[in-house]
Amino acid sequence: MAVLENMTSQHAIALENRYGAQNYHPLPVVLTRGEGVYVWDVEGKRYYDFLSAYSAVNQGHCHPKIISALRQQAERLTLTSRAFYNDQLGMYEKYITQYFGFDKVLPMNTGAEAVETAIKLARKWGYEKKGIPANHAKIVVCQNNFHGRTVTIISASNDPVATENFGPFTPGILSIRYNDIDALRDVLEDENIAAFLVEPIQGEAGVYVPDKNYIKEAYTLCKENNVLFVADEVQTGVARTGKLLAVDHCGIKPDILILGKALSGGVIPVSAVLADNEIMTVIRPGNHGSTFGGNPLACAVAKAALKVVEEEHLAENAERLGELFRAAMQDLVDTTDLVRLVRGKGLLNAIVINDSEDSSTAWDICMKLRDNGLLAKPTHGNIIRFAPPLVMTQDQLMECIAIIGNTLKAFRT
Ligand code: IF1
Repeated sequence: MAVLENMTSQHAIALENRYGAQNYHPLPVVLTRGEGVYVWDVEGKRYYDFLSAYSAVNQGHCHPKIISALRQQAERLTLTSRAFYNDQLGMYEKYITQYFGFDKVLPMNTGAEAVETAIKLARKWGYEKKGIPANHAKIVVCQNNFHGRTVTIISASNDPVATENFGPFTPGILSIRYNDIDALRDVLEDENIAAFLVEPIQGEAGVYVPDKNYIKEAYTLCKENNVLFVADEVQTGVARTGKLLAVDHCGIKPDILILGKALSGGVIPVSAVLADNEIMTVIRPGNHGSTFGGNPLACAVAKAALKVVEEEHLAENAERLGELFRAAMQDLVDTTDLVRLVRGKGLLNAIVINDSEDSSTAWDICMKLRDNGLLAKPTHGNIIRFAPPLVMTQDQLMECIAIIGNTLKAFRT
């Protein structure tokens, strides 16, 4: 396996420390290649990827069909801007709207851009369709959310690390307790609420799966109060939780659906906002856009990525393997003192380590997992998120369960 000339892990890390903004604290492993569920470091060591780039690589690293679509389109036409039409966008828009069951799509690039787009769309709908007085529209979000890193989005955050010294913040955002239907009922008494923006499962907060009926009840309250239900499925969407969308477990169709990450299989940034005509038609030429939004390359890649999800039955695989994984983790809860609980849906799972949030135990465990050939990273303090690519086989999962089990049983604080 050829490794980059003279590139050792130590050298790569030193370069990032010297020349890169220190906006992350990565696990000390330097990756040079990915294929399916595996990644390799520059020294040639192979790992199971149990993070999937935060659920962007659901289809597995460098999926051949997605890379082929990328290559073919890249050699033909990558970007036209929306100043002109191109032969990929309309076909993609037809494909993705029928795939998810909406009238229209507004194509963007990153998840945060799609969330910003959804906020603008919901506000505009609030003024032009609901009749909210100018500049009085409010968006309801949940505490401990993660929707991205822009100033408006962190205006909705209660995470001091994500918000400190980035003010002043965008007004018109109200935050309520997640999974608390009474809190939502109370806040919806305000007639100027345009939308409720929510993650069907809170990923970054530590894979918090709400009570079984929460999302459905929240959706019903929104309908009763003429408030848009906006699902941020950037992390939970595209088969990750065992259904195409996490809201599919709850039997509702969101008014606005936000997608990103695995929409492209982690190949290039592709995000999307989907809605029906009653909402999307408030957007008219000049209201919104982006240089790369809907570019031909993104359209070709996203179509291929979504086809892989369907052809390879990734949602069903995630559902089945997720059950096996959580059962195995529950066994560790029952047989070791180190794991307090396991939670998740499909192949979006997390274990809570039996130590304080400010301890380094979860990090230290992830370092041992790395030594044993599996890459994962704590989300908050004592929570380790486990999210392998959805193309994983049962045999591969069983091997990963053994690595995790052996690592935890041998771990000494
Ligand atoms: C980081 C977290 C995960 C997301 C949801 C929108 C976005 C994300 C539900 C924005 C992005 C990424 C961002 C990345 C780490 C990762 C993350 F830890 F930040 F919260 F996955 F849980 N909605 N999540 O999860 O999408 O603009 O990044 O394309 O910023 O550290 P993006």
